[in-house]
Amino acid sequence: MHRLLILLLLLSIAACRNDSAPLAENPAPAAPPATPRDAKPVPKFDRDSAYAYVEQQVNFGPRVVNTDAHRQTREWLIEKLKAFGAEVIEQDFEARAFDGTNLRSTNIIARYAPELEDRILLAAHWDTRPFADSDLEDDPNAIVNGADDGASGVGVLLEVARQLGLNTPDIGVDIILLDAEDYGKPSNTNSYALGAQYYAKNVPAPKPRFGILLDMVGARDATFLVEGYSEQYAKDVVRKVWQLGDQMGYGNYYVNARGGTITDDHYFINTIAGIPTIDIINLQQEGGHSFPTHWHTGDDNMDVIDKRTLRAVGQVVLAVVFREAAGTL
Ligand code: AHN
Ligand code: ZN
Repeated sequence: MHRLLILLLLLSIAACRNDSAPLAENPAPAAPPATPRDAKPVPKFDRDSAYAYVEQQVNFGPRVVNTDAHRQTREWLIEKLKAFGAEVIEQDFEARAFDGTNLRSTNIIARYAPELEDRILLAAHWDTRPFADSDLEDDPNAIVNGADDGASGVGVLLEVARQLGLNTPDIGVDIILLDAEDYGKPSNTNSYALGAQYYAKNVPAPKPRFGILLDMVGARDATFLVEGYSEQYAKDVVRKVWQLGDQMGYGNYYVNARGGTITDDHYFINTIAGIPTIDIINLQQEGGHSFPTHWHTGDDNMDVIDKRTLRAVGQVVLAVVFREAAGTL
């Protein structure tokens, strides 16, 4: 019995050897195309750092265009991005709001490896809504702090920028902090995203090949359903990002179901600039209300922000950049 076991063991070792034996006699196999082994590793996204960047924006006060808080935040964002090693373009413009107000606005463009032709666009809006006009808000004087609606996407991108300053992918990245997104009136979708409309008509060359917009990416229990224009204009990007999110263990956020169609910044980047751009945006399946309940209410403050959500977004964005650079996305 003992001998039989030894014989079986020897046979199985021989079998294993058999598989690998011919390799030694053959010439070395050609190097595979771009393997993850050759690629630069994806840096670790620091969720505490991202959270602090969200909080610092909120501490300035609501970033409503033409206010002091808006001007102070503008200076702070530019200073941070420069400190993180980006080349910063201040894209100043004036836009007429639906109510006639002249909006003195700035898109802040942070460029990494500006000499590279092959580029990825990452965007979020940094202004906040001047009025809490959600149906779910009873208080007509409520103030929108925009912790989620605005600051979350910017906080994630600031941490991405910090990482890009420390680790250089072999691809260009343009981080665009868009202004005057949220001064619109619901009956006129073109009155929103004025910064994106300006950017889309004035894209600094070289033009990015594809883009990712982050909007309301910080709330606890956020779900990123597939937004309609993203699917229409950039379905390959949607598919890759949602698959990656799932592979990385964030499948509870990246839900593979169709959400609403939203006239957000990416709509104009798609239709005017022709850059296929997706929107990672918190769209809820439940309650018959597609946005989260704190949207455009006084409840959009730091209480709704969850570091785990910030990380689920930031870590996937970093993975997209470094994998795309390595040809493994
Ligand atoms: C419209 O309601 C037309 N667009 C919503 C885009 C938005 C507002 N995202 C955040 N706040
Ligand atoms: Zn909003």
